[in-house]
Amino acid sequence: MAFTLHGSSEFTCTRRVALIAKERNVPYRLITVDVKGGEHKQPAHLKHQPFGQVPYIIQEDGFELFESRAIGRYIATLGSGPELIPTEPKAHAKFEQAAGIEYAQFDPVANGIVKEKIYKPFFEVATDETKVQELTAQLESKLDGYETLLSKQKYLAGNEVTLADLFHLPYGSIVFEELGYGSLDKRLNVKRWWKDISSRPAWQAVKEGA
Ligand SMILES: N[C@@H](CCC(=O)N[C@@H](CS)C(=O)NCC(=O)O)C(=O)O
Repeated sequence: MAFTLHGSSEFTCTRRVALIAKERNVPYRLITVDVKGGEHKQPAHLKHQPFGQVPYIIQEDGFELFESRAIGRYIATLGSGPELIPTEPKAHAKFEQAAGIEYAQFDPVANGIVKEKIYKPFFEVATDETKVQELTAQLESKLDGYETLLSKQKYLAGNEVTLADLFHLPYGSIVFEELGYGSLDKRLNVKRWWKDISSRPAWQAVKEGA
């Protein structure tokens, strides 16, 4: 069932949702929220996303959802395409472990770097370079953990790609590719994994605009 995606193609969390919709061949229409102009803090937006952030979706039947990962999990049950959330109990447990790695290990660091280097300048706020240095050191250490895991298996949850891998793409592409942080050349398994997931057609399409 088609949905409208309320967000901005420049923003990572909107891209995360668009990516999963493209992976699962679920049609959607992007309705751009003027984040720079503060539209996401207005009452009309807060009725749908009470924390004043993007994105949220509204389905044709009126069903609404916000939080990009929750939306991604929901969309993964719709449409057609690769099974992105394994259902067999042990495979599912490994998927939850991998999703936890993205959310608890990667996101705070990558999100912090992007906030400092991209979003603060976007909102005309000065970057805290000391904080960037701390975060990039943390990123290096986190990537050692990824290297250990990915030296034993193809993807974070096992040998099949899952949402947990794909959820890395919006922030990873900025941090690794645009900003050049995270020494992937020193970690060949992370490099292989990144090349694999970032070359997926769905992500290539989203990179050009959600
Ligand atoms: N956990 C939320 C985070 C949403 C979020 O941080 N959105 C950012 C853009 S990527 C935003 O709206 N920033 C503007 C603000 O917080 O004022 C999700 O995944 O949907």
